[in-house]
Amino acid sequence: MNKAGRAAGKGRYVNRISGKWLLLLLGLLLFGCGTSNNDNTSETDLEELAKTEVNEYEGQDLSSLTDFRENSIKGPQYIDVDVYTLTIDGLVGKPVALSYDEVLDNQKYTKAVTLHCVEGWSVDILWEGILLADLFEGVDVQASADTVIFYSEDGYSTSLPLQTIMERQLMLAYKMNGVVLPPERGFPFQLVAEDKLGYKWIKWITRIELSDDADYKGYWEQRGFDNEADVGP
Ligand SMILES: Nc1nc2c(c(=O)[nH]1)N[C@H]1C(S)=C(S)[C@@H](COP(=O)(O)O)O[C@H]1N2
Ligand SMILES: [Mo]
Repeated sequence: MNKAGRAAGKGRYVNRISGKWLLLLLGLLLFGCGTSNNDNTSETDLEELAKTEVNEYEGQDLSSLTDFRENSIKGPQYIDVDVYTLTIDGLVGKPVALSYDEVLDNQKYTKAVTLHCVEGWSVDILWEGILLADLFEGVDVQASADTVIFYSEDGYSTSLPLQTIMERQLMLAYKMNGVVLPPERGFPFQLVAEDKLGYKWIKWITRIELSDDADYKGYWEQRGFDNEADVGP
């Protein structure tokens, strides 16, 4: 090999090395984006999503998922479903931390229920979800538990009597109007607190605690909102 050939060969070698580094860098970049920017962890085009939603159920007109007024205490939460767990603990014999799929591995229920916000607006939505009663079956709820406290990714919390949850067969929704809840609407789970005001409809639920503190006051309840939160007649 002549001088020029050696030089050219060396050049190719250098190019190959930097090419490898470039690929590694690209890979790292893609991996980085992939973990923080998948379907559930980036902003949703709600207008686009609304084109796929159900508009009517058993003859009843439904509101749209775009009809909510976003007024959450810290704005939408973007939860990575790959690392998400729903903890159920407190006064239970067998506390659990369930993955998204494990929560969904229960009987599904569908029901049209209206959410009324204290600010005076409301939405009629077709919810699809699973019964809290079914989740509680697996954790061995202790007899002293009379209150269920829900906690969320954004630091929000609220509570309901255990009896209300069981009697009214309240559910955790994972779909609204036939589409999976977008992050802006509470992905992965929102409590369908039927007949209760909007501030009981906690979104982005991460933990459910069985408790005997019937006087527990959640985020808005601490700030003067009624703990019963019954929707007026
Ligand atoms: N985690 C969490 N859940 C929440 C809230 C919140 O700020 N954080 N706001 C509540 C209120 S006041 C209402 S009316 C309903 C619907 O709120 P949205 O229109 O902002 O979705 O979500 C409820 N759930
Ligand atoms: Mo609200």
